[in-house]
Order: sequence, then structure tokens, then C-alpha cells
Amino acid sequence: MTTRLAVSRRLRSTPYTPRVEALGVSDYSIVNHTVLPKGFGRSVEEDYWHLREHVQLWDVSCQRQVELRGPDAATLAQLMTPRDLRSADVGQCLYAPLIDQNAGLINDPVILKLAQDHFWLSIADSDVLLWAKALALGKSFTVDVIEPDVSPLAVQGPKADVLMERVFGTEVHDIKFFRFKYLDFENHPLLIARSGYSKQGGYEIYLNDSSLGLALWDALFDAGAEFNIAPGSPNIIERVEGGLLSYGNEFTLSNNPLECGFESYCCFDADLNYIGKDALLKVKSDGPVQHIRGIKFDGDKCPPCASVWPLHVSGKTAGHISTAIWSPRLNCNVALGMLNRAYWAPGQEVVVQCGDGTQRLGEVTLLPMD
Ligand code: THG
Repeated sequence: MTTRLAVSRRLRSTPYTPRVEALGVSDYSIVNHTVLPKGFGRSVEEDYWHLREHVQLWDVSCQRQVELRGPDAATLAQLMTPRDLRSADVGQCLYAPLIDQNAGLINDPVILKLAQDHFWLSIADSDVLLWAKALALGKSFTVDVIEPDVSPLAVQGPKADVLMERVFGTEVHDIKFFRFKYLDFENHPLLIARSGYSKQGGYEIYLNDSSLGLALWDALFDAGAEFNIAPGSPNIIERVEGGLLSYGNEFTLSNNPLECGFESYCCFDADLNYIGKDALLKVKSDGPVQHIRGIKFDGDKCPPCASVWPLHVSGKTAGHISTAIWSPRLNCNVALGMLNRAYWAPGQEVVVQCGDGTQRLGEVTLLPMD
């Protein structure tokens, strides 16, 4: 039996959906109430090698933008994150944890500073729009909080540079990592950042006019023919090896940033104020009780990890795995998971209670794995 996803207004399509479907999308996920193409009939391993060698076009419109605009936009943005935004430049992207009053993670967006009074929070899978609107209302801030018509398209892989040059000109090379510039497409300025949910390099184009979606897709796809372009999506093998975390999978509202490796994105300066600071300070002084790590484990190719798999050491609970897959490059299963403090040292041996009922021998690793 093949299960099909019934797309409706509530499960939103994107400006690129007609092309994604014409190219034979076989699997969708849903993120931010929006379809995320996950497969095009090829294996995850084929997609992985292709991403590492060529260039892929990803419909990541589900990375919705929460726009904060107005006199209090900067104050609201700072209230939402422990990351110090005070020295951020216009034109900068900042990966930033968002937390609640208990230091629980609300989301982990890329924040784009468009102007002193204008920010986009490019969010992972949770309803940040409502949180931001409620904070603005409760604090009587003068700020507009909306979800604009913005649909990011990611161009990822080692040939992304040469492809982007063909479509946007040599100016793309001036864009530094986690910075953005506006470059013209059909006389329309598009925000283009050097970023993306892979470690293979590339760009994200924040299309801000849905009516240009098909023309943008076609321009990139046609110019990409000579670079062996393919439609793609965030690749599980690549992101596990690279240590790119996924909200809702590796961590949730019940985790704090210090458990997730976000220490470097948390500022504790006395003159910086944000929601959850006291709770986060307490975690810092007590020390986190668990931490996200990589895990490599043996045996045959593991099945998909649809719910967490327990980890044990000498019969005791040591943590759990949240995402796991076979790596054809490292020639073992690779995973992301949460390890209790006593067991999080790299090299620690663990027993993985795999979803297929087998027990596998594993080893804790630092991230990224390479
Ligand atoms: N791009 C954009 N928005 C996003 C994502 C994205 N929103 C949802 C989700 N992805 C958020 N999660 C991440 C996770 C990791 C990174 C970006 C977004 C990332 N990390 C770099 C790394 O780990 O190497 C470095 C970040 C830094 O040091 O500043 O890129 O992918 N638009």
C-alpha cells in the first residue's frame, strides 16, 4: 500500500511545487504547515553522493520567515534569543536559539538583519509567529510581526558557486558565509545568502514574490543542466555527519541550549537581557545533565528512526538516539542523540536498542563527525 499525503490549503504548497511534482517528487515531509520535498525516487545514498559532488536545488519554502519590523523590532528580537544581536551587521545572518522563560528551546532560526528595525527569523518547525506576536502585544511594543511572502530556494553542493554565477553574475562570489546581498533576477532584487542546511557550501535565495517562483526555478534548473543539477532536499546522511540538528527531532521545548551544543550562541553579559536568562544561567552554573552527541554503531544498515531508540551502558540508561542512518562513506551507521553526563565522553561505548529489535554496539563521537 502506498500512503499519500492529501495536500490542502492547511498543508501549504509552495511557489515551486509544480516543478517539484513535474520532476517526480516521491516523498514529502511537513514543516511549518508547508510541504518539504524529501525524495525524488532515488535512494538517500544516491542523493548524498550527488549532493557532495554536484549541485542540487531544494524547495525549502517551509523555512518560513517571521518578520519583525518597526521601532521595537531589535528589542523584540533580542528578547527572544540568548545570542548577542547588539553587534550584528545589516546584511548578516545569525544562527540563534530561541528560548522561553524556562530556557526551553522554542526554535533555532537563522536570523537575518535586513535593517536596524527589520529582521527575519528563518524558522525551523514550530509556531514562532504566535510567540512573537504575543510578546509584542504583552510588552506593548511598536512592531509589526507578520509572515511575509518569502519562499527560500536553496542551491547546495560544490558546483553551487559556478551555477549561481551563471544566473546572477560574478557578484555572488562577494557574498561571504552567513552574509547576504541583493542581486537582480528579471529586474527584481532578490535576497541571496551564502548559507544552507548542508556542509557542502551553497546559497539560499529568499524569493519574496511567489509569482516569480517558476521562472526562478527554471532559470537555475536550466543553467544547471551542464553541472548535472538535480532536485534535492536536506540529506539525512549529510546532516548527521555534519552535526546539523533538527528541531523536533534532536531537541524540543524540553531541552535547553547548553544541552544542544549552542553554548557559543549564548551570551551571559550582565547588560544583555532576554527571556529565560535566569533559567539559562542556572543550567550554566549547575552544568547541563545531558548533551547532544554523534553515535556511530555497527551492524547492517539500520531502519529509519521514526521514534527515539534507547542507549544503554552496562544495562543502565545512557540516553537515546533521535536520528540514525547508514553512512556509505564512513561504512557504519551514524546517528545523533542525547547522552547523559556520565556517558557523553567521546569514545564511550554504548548499546543501541535499534528499531528493528536488534542490539548494536556503538561509540559516542563529537560533532561534526569527520
Ligand atoms: N536555512 C535557513 N533557515 C533555516 C534553516 C536553514 N531554518 C530552519 C533550520 N534550517 C534551522 N537550523 C539550522 C541549523 C544549522 C544551520 C542553519 C540552520 C547552520 N549551521 C552552521 C553549522 O553548523 O556549520 C553554522 C552556523 C553558524 O555558525 O552561524 O548553517 O538551513 N535560512
